[in-house]
Amino acid sequence: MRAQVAIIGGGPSGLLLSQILMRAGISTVVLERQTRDYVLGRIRAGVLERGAVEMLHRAGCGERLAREGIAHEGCNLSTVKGMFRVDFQARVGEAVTVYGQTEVTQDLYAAQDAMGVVIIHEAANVALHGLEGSAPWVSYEKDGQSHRIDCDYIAGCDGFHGISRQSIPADKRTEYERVYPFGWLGVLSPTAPAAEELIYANHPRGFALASMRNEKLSRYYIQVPLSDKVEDWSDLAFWDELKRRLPAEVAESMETGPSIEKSIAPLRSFVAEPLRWGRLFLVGDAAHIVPPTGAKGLNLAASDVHYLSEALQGAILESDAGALDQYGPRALKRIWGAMRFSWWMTSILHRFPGQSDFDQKIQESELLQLETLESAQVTMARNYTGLPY
Ligand code: RFL
Ligand code: PHB
Repeated sequence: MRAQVAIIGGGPSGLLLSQILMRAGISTVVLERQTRDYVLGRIRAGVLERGAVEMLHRAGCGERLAREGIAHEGCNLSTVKGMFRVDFQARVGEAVTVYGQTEVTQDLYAAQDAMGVVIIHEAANVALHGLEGSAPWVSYEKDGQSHRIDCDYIAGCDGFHGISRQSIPADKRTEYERVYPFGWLGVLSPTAPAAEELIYANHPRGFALASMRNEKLSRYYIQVPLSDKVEDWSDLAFWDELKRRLPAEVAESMETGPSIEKSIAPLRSFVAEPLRWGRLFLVGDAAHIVPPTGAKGLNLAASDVHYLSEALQGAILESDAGALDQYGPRALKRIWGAMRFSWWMTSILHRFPGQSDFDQKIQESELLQLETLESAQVTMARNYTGLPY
């Protein structure tokens, strides 16, 4: 098989890149290790920046998003001293859209199916070859048979645990990393959201987040030690702990019910550089991970796709090979912006093991500035709603 661009990974990065390139007349093939049901079963991001929303519209898959996405013009932060709101609209004239990653992925699959794109699921032992030459190729196995795809370029959209990043020689790669000493226990529940907007809570017992997917589906998270297992947390224990960490007036009136998904995710900041190795380009979680506190992961994947799709169109449609050199520097500037913001949000909202009284006072001071200084709110709102592309 031959395609101009071979895309490794059928998550949001890979599908969106494929969708944009195909619409530009560039042929793609997507290789995904899992089944489609598995990919669609993952409950992850819930907040989209305007840049990501506009990309989905431009890619011809924004119809349901326009109907079902919920605009949020602010969010709440809570401390033991009370709750305050940061008004994104008033501070920077922007909003975010609440729409689940599962829905984004479903819409992208539907659009790709309509265009007849080849998406190969359950592709095993994917390996990349000839990256430093002009004729790269990809090998994989499916149903016990070996296959080969010849291509001009390869996009590594295979997430943090994929093989693309590992295909860049270790001595040519620099990895920047911070691992946080806690995780997030997340619960999806068919209940009405606790509040109209998200609540990020700093609490002595640990961080909590009240989020949502729609008016009948809530998403909640609490900070837990990395040693905790999902089985340790009954639904009852989860609701009890969540309510202790949210403002009392919210906890008292919130609806609880069965959980339909429960999982623990570790928190990490990670960037691998460079993003380009010969004919291979790293995109999304394959190149970087942010802690979910700033809601940036999926949005960064979208901006990477934006920069790479422009570079590939320049190279393939306009014979501008120099466009490819622009991808890494353009994407990394925005990646490091989101790294800083999600590290900062994580730092001010979580309880760190061994947190000293001094650390505690600094957190309180950060939150007080955010509550009382318009300039601090402008910076927060600018970053939360998305740095410019
Ligand atoms: P994905 O989604 O991991 O997809 C990669 C795909 O590649 C496949 N794959 C392979 N395929 C072929 N061969 C191989 N060897 C392969 N290895 C892997 C995988 O099966 C998978 O299908 O990466 P992508 O596309 O870059 O998308 C990134 C986003 O998924 C991620 O950044 C977000 O989910 C992060 N995130 C959030 N982002 C936001 O913008 N806003 C949020 O509110 C938000 N909340 C979250 C999050 C991530 C979370 N977790 C669980 C990590 C909340 C959580 C709890
Ligand atoms: C979510 O709804 O899953 C969500 C929202 C905001 C975040 C992280 C996750 O910062």
